[in-house]
Amino acid sequence: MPSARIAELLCWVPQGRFPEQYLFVVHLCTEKASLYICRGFLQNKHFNPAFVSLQMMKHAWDNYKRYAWGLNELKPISKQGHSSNLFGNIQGATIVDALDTLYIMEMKEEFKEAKDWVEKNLDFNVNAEISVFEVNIRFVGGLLSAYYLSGEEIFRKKAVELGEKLLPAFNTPTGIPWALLNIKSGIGRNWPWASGGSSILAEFGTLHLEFVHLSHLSGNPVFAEKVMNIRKVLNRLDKPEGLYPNYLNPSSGQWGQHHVSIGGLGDSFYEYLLKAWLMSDKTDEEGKKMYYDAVQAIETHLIRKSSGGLTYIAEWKGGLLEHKMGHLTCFAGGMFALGADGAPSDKTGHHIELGAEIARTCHESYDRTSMKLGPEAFRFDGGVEAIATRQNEKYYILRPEVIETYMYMWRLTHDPKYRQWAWEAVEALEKHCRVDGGYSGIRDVYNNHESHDDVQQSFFLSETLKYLYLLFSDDDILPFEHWVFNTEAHPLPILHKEDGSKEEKQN
Ligand code: DMJ
Repeated sequence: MPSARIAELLCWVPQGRFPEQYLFVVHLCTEKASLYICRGFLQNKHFNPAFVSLQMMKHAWDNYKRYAWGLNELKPISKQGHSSNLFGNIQGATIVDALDTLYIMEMKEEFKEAKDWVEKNLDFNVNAEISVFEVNIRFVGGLLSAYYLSGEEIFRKKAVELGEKLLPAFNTPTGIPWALLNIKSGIGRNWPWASGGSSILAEFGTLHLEFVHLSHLSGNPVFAEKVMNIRKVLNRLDKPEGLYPNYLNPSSGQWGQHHVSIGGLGDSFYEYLLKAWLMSDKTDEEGKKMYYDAVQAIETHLIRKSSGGLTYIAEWKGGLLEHKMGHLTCFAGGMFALGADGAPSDKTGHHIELGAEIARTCHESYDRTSMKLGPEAFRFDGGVEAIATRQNEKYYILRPEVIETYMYMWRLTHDPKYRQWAWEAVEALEKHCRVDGGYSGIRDVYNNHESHDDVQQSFFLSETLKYLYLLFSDDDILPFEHWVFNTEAHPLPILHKEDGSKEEKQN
């Protein structure tokens, strides 16, 4: 175990060699003539990186409050609100997305003002066409976590109320929900750009955790029934090479284009199969089987190694590989490692190793830019490795996936390099994304000068900063034995066998 070796080495470094307030944190040791030669870094014992992420949260929150309070997101350069059509005219995305981060970081006053706002202003009786997926992961997920952490009834009530508003999305011939829904009229449709009017795998496949909890908390089985039916439809279909295409037509129940991705359009579907099994206290055998079968097909058909030795996950288009990996795909390192424990016994170490290799590749995608922040997508073709080659793939919008994978890898291996890599990201965020009015995305991470996109995404507060805080804190904050994180990093408790509601047990 690397942690045991490090503990030994820390004692072994002679006291007094460094000024007393410093600790030598070992990064890598090699054995030579029965001596360990170690590389590492000096860290001030009193310096607490978790506190730094808390200060970052404070800067992001205070500025949102100052310039965009009650609106969805903040424009940190123009210092005003930003609205995204993903939420229609539902308001307050940043507040709801940030609730649990404020709670976990013990920012009590801020949590209270957020709760008051939810009580008085969060209104779902609006004429709004919303993205079912985005509203589910950010609003339903955020409210559920806030409820489970604080026990405040208002969050449970609002989560169930919103869940009910989303139910008409499932009124399709197959029960595969629409991507977009008008929550007043109950009329749904799909994105006009999606192959042949299809619904999107990562969207309809990322409702499971929240909907199971909605049934648990409301006593109404309908939510769980809706998501179990999605499984049924998927299990009836033939899968090309065992892979799940990104597009599924909700009327015919047939696949659209045979495009497969573990990044955008596919990503969190796989994540939710694994987490559904974990959240069920490992009783959801169907979710488990679907996950490990899918990973097997992904390994065979999508995972490749570059000539420089970097493992990456390509995209699959009707049997042809596009050697491109998205920033979004980088979450998969954490997913593989989290799933290692349940993998067939001869595969446990392999899944952890796969997680570590994806983490390394994604770290390289950061390290090979001028700003040390990763691009939206990077390629392994035309003589490049882990580098964006197209101008429209060079942006960074404060996404969490790489830091998310570092967090899982740290918790599961305690290899200090993950904390070191995360710290590099903190330094880059502070240098390039922090502005007077909050944090902004960057248009080109290969440029030496920042061109800011002027958006502070709500997921920066719910995910990026929360994962940093957890990574630099002790493992007993939200331990994995009791919590799973939804895809927006909202923690949901594992439903232990003894506390399942009657309805769920019947299901
Ligand atoms: C988040 O909203 C979620 O993590 C989602 O699953 C995909 N991407 C964004 C952040 O990048």
